[in-house]
Amino acid sequence: MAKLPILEFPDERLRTKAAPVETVDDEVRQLVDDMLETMYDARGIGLAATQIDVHRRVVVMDISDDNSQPLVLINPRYTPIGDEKDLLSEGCLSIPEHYAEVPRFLKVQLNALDRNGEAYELEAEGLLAHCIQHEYDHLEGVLFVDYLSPLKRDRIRKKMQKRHKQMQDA
Ligand code: GNR
Ligand code: NI
Repeated sequence: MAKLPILEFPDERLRTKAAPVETVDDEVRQLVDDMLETMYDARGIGLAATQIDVHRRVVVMDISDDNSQPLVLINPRYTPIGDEKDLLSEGCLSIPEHYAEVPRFLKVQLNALDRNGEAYELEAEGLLAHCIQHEYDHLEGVLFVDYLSPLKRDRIRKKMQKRHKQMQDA
């Protein structure tokens, strides 16, 4: 397994739309394993392939406290269940140290393939539902800052650019 570097906002590569996976083969399973290692190491609850500069529709998630519930989502799709919205403070491994409340559907039905290429579906609510919508957005090149006002987004962009400059100078 390998831990991979995570792209950070405002890197334009995060804006790439990911292509569907055609066959879930050993190469895709290797990608999934690398993504799980990267996500656990970074202490995130989700990671989209886009974030490691691989533009294929692959996501990993684990919202458990003890890394015991890995979820693999290949070519995920979701549909809202009802029209109730939910507001939750979100973070993103590509926008470290910034958090903001983002409105999402409270409940969604997820359809995806697992690491064996088998189709499955599940109903999600609350944090898991937020995470599914957040990761799906990554595959479309969308970030949570896109839901904020231009002023807030710009403030975050400037702080991230400062962080990257400091990291470069160090
Ligand atoms: O670690 C993460 N936490 C989180 C919290 C609320 C809603 C979504 C997330 S996903 C994020 C990891 C990440 O950046 N995934 O793309
Ligand atoms: Ni994210």
